[in-house]
Amino acid sequence: MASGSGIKRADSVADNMPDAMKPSRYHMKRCFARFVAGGKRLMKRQQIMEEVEQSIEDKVERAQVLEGQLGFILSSTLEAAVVPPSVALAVRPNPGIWEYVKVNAGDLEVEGITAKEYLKYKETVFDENWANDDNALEIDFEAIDFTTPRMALPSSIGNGLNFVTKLMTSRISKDSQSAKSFLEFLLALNHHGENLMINQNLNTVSKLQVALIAAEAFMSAFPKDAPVQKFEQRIKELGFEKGWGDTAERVKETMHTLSELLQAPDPEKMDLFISRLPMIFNVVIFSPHGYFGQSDVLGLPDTGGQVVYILDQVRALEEEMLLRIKQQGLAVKPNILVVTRLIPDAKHTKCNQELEPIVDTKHSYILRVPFKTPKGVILRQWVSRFDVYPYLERFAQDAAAKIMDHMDCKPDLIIGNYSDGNLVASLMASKLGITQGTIAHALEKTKYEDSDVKWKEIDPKYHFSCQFTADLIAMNQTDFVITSTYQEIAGSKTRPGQYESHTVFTMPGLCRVVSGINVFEPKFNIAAPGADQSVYFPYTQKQRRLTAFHPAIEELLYKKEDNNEHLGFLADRKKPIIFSMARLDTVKNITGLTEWYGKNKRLRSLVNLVVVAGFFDPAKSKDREEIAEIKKMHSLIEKYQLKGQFRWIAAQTDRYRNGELYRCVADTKGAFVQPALYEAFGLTVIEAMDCGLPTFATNQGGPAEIIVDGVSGFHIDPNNGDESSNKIADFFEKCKKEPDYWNRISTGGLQRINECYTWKIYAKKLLNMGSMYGVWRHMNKEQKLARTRYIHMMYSLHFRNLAKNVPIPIEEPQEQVAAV
Ligand code: UDP
Ligand code: LCN
Repeated sequence: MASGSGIKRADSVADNMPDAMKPSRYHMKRCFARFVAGGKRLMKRQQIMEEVEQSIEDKVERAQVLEGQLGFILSSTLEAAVVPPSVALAVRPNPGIWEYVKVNAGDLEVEGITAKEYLKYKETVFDENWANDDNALEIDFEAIDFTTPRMALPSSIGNGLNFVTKLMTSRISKDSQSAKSFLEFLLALNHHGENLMINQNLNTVSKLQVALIAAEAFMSAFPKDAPVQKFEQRIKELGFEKGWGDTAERVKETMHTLSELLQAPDPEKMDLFISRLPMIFNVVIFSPHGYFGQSDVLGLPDTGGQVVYILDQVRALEEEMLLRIKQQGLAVKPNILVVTRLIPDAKHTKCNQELEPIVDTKHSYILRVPFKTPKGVILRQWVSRFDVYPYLERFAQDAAAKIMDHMDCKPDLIIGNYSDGNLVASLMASKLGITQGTIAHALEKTKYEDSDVKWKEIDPKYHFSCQFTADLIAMNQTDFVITSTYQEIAGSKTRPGQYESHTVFTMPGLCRVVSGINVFEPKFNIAAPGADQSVYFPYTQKQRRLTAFHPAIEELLYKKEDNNEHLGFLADRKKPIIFSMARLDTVKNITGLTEWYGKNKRLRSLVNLVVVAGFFDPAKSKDREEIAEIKKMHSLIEKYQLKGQFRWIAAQTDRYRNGELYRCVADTKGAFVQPALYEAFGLTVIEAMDCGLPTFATNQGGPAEIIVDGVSGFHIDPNNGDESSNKIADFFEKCKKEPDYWNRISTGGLQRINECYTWKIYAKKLLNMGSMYGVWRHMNKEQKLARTRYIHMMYSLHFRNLAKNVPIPIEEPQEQVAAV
């Protein structure tokens, strides 16, 4: 049973596997006997391959078994649920495509099974009663949405906008109902009640076509650059309102594009026409958790790239909106609101301020709304992102009221960030009927192995029962999903993507998700962020260097005495520095890098290590993971006697100084190392590359796609510390022998960034998505309604109960406000 693109594969695993095993029957019998000998268990790919190797002792025979179709099936098997005598395999022959088969270990009989049957085997390993409960809660989004077309090719994943454009074009050309619906959409366009584009005089496609020809003919008398004001009254008489353009040339071009589109639909014309529609003036971006501010917040727990990304995104978005509004010939001010939580006990930050203008913008603000407990009490303190679920429904209501107040109208587009922001965005967008986009930054599910089947063990700490449910709700409710890389959606050859891991999974005792999301849905898009190039620019641009920071950076790196900003010292200043900077989370693996360095004598002899991460005093942190990591750092410094070669710098909040810090590390001919166990995207990677610092980054997640190994930087394997630290040591040895090598990698990194990772490219794509999915949503109202009803049931019957289980801190004094 193939799941994924919805296409039944002709060469299914269930069909192929019996023949593939025939020549190796003896070995396979031994192999499957070995699998079941351990009793009920769940095996992962690496373990499966190790046991295959151990059961075929002879190397040559093993190679023969593994080289053909059977080898392909085994190496594509990412998981096996062993319930003797059966072994249920989850095979992933291609990104996004899964097949499930059951093999009888006794006679090697193979049978294709459904996702549900596979999950039941898996559940049997952990909770047999649940597996046998016929009425266990099952979530199946495919069952209520079988009409939305899916893409078929793994290579198309992430290119949803393109697919939707083609679908829409073909529908309009084939079906008069769709053409009518498209026209209705144009008729409904307005700004604060004032019609845009066309009015009711043009209420049929044929009237519109005739009027377009007349208007074009009329306008040919005007010079190209004649301002729209010169002829807008005349074209209004024909049925055309504002919004077509600012000059005669642009108005004519837009009209001609629509004429051509109505005559013979073509996706390129459709794309162009929709990108010109005046649809998006008011945008709301939700990012509730953490400390969301413009200064003094970076590096605090839960406060990292998401904040940087959103602020840079807003600046780029506003710029692009201003440009488009001008080109549309309108005198409208855009309005962007980033809505986050207000934290009364904001320490030294501005997170207790309700409204804050966003620096370097004219019309964008941060709006802060407090979290209230179910009893209506304002929550004064910061809480971890894992604990925010009880406050979100009330937050969504309060925020909606404040937003309407501020904007004086409904927003045109709502964008959520991370699980909490996406849930709030879903609640508001579905209630008000607004186009919605979601951004995950990082979905937690893939960060922790077996976080679904073992949810009960970790739920008290992470509340994944709430988070995964919120994620499913948001990714199904949203009109489009913005991702930073392909990996984020559909992973790599050997690792499922973050979204893909929500396709089929189970949380025994809670729910079985037989179809959570389909990565072949055309809602998925890749729009990679950039790094602010006014902050992160190459170390070689001497005239731009922020030399005022140099004395402070000199102290930060080399001052001998410890203080509360730095700890440890660098005895030999001539050595290059390997540098890392991240929040002190387990997954960032800063302690891992410290240990690799500690263990590798060769690397220690070649370079110094400097890390920026967290705090030194565990008593200063309220974050569970950070406390554990702080303690680990101290013990590693002792264990490997790192003083003299290692500097630990506390979290840094000034990004301008950080930019200069990367460049000062580049001056030492050093490198940046991003050793995360998993990194969704990795802004530090592009920041470092933008500064011309050769970068070694994890091969687990986004950086694997950002860097071309050996050309624009290097990949390292966080699960193989020895190999990674040796790869770094090899680089520095090679740089000694070939002085130009360092420059080659530095330049390669810069080139890669300029080609692929800039905010300008991002903002255009985002606005095009907002418009295109807005039209698509209108044309698919009925399907959207069915989905929304299903999601609403899931929210009110399931999510609400889960959120009630998350404890509310009882730190006093709290401020009393009206109860809900
Ligand atoms: N950062 C910082 N100070 C710190 C740690 C991180 O300014 O002490 C910044 C870093 O420059 C980057 C962001 O926080 O802009 C981290 O983003 P990334 O995508 O690397 O990781 P995240 O924290 O979002 O998981
Ligand atoms: C969150 C993460 O974990 C990073 O990988 C991203 O770079 C960051 O958000 C910005 O999207």
